Amino acid sequence: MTNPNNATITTVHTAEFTAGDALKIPTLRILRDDGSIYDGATEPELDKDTAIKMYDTMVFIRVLDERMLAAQRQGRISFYMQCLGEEATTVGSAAALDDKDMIMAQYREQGALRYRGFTLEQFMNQLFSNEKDLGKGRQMPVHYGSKDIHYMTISSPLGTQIPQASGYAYAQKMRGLKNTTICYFGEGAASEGDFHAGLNMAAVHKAPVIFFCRNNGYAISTPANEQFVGDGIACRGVGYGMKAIRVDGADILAVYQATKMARDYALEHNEPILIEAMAYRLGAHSSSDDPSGYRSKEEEEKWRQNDPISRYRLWLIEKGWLNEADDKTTIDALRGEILDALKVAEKVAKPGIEHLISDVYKEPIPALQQQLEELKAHIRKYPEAYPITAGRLD
Ligand SMILES: Cc1ncc(C[n+]2csc(CCOP(=O)(O)OP(=O)(O)O)c2C)c(N)n1
Repeated sequence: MTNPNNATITTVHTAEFTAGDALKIPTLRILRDDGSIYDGATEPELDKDTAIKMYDTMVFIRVLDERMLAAQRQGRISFYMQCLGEEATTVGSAAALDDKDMIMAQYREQGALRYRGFTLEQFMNQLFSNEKDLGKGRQMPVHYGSKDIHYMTISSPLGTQIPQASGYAYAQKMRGLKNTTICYFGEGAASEGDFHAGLNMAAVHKAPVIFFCRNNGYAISTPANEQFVGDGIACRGVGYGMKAIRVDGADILAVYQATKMARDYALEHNEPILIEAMAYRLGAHSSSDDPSGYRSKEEEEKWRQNDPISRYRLWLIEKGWLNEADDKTTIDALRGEILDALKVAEKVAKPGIEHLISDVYKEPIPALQQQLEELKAHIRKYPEAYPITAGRLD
């Protein structure tokens, strides 16, 4: 007998269920908390420049997150999302890619964005929705995007990037490109229908996409054990007939190694791969959330000991690639640079109101133009309600 894919099947003659948790996927760890390598593990091949670039990127986004959360609390920006504790997931994976591989992210992947070369000024312009923002101020803060560095603009609805990534990778294959697409999402987004549609589509059509799940334990206030039963997200990839791997998300060497292997495999075989990185969202979900309402300080403290940056820092010092004193100077200098860039970006004017309808069609259609004129008339009538825009209408 064969199964629908013509593979020979095993038969049994006594009825027995296969248990829902029959697939127990192990977790790859290379780097110990003290910066040494686990017995039996092999360090990935990393040259010094790449290793230091990875470290600098992690430190950059940690300092940026601290500063911008404070800016939100001061009322200077409306909203912010940190990636505290998850820096290794996105930086380690982005470092394993080619610069032209497409990135389709969720919203907590500033590490991948920075690794690709998104500048401090570009971060600031987006966060302040000013007229230099690449998205022309039309998105909420942290909904970054950049055509130049192959980073698709973030969408707020969860999971929409997953089938889009399958389609994008399929097109890369059809065009004969030797590039892949990486698609990031959280374990919460893996509950969306789009997750299942996207994975199945990629598996059936053999799209070279890397699905990268950051399993950080919470979807806003919902802990992972209230989101699903069974062995997490990695085994779902196996269910859709693709290869999967689970890694320690605080171990940047493991994340790098797994993503490098996934990329090579996806391109060589034209197949999707699923990576599940086990991490913890140490900060709040966003600046609008207060985690003290749904989890304990003790739980957070336990995970704070699992800091991906300090673990990697110890490895770099051990290798003689990083020196503790220089490191401290760099972090202090970075704080100053970020504050200076913030002060510049917040003074830049907001984009003109006409950009509400630009970039949708080549030329705005009459219905959109009419709506814009109606909006302008409304603002002229109630100028006190629109202090930023009212004085700037044509
Ligand atoms: C379709 C949809 N449903 C609900 C939301 C509200 N929402 C925004 S983020 C989020 C939790 C996502 O959790 P997860 O995917 O695990 O990512 P994390 O924030 O933990 O990184 C929810 C429910 C949304 N944006 N879109």
